[in-house]
Amino acid sequence: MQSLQGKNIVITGASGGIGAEIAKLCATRGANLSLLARSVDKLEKLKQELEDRYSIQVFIHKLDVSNTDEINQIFQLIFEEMGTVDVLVNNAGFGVFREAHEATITEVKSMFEVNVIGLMACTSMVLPKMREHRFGHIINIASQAGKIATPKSSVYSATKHAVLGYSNSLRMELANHHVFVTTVNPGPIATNFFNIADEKGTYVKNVQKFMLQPEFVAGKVVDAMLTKTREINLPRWMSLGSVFYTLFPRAFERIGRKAFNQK
Ligand code: NJP
Repeated sequence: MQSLQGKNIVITGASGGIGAEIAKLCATRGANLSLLARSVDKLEKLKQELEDRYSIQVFIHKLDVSNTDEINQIFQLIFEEMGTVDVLVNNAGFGVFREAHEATITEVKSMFEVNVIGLMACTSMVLPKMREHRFGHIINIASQAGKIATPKSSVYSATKHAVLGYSNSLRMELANHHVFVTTVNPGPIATNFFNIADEKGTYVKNVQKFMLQPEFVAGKVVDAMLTKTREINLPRWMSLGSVFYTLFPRAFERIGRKAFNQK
């Protein structure tokens, strides 16, 4: 594993959840950070906390990743501040659990703009320099929902399937440029994600017993930084399920019907 000491790491969606936990762990390893999100107050608090405890530089920027013009401007500033970006963590994202016929087009567009287009736009900002320097790592937070689509997550699953497809191609394109691409596919994590995704709290109640902790997921992500890790799948038993699904989709959908209806 390469040391993160003095490396420049950009994290989208860093104002809470796993993004903030990733930021904290990167700080313990001496990395400089550029933290992006819409909630500047939360970013300011985190910056203060990290700069008080560690000898690192922390930059923060208000960024809505659904606004591609804003992405362009903010990444120009990031390059002025940091010079290079060694690791980009595309973490900003959200989901809304509804059946397909209930999802509004505004919701569908918004999920794709944040989870997919925003992620691609941020990636395209760092690609030219990473390719030129033959160094860098792009980490895309996808989901187990990008491997197994379940009822009430048609749109969210579609966005995460898109992230996996994009990342798999990108990894091959960058293989000869010494730039790594890792996808992270967690199951449910105890974060604010469910305040929007699961308004009624049904899913949270049903999956409580195997919810992952954000610190644990963040630890796996940070351990994989600047390594050739292809995918991080958590928890492990869920990723075995996706292998089985790929091999026997019809049987899996039949046998798993009850287990998939947790939302
Ligand atoms: O959720 P949460 P997580 N522009 O809600 C930011 C995936 N995932 O940490 O802008 C910019 O605590 C938001 O910041 P703010 C999930 O799909 C989760 O769990 O200030 N930023 C906040 O910092 C997502 O990709 C679970 O509101 C925007 C952050 O995103 C990633 O994990 C399971 C934004 C969200 O923090 C992090 O989610 C799974 C925008 N337009 C995958 N919209 C899970 N929790 O169960 C949101 O498989 N953000």
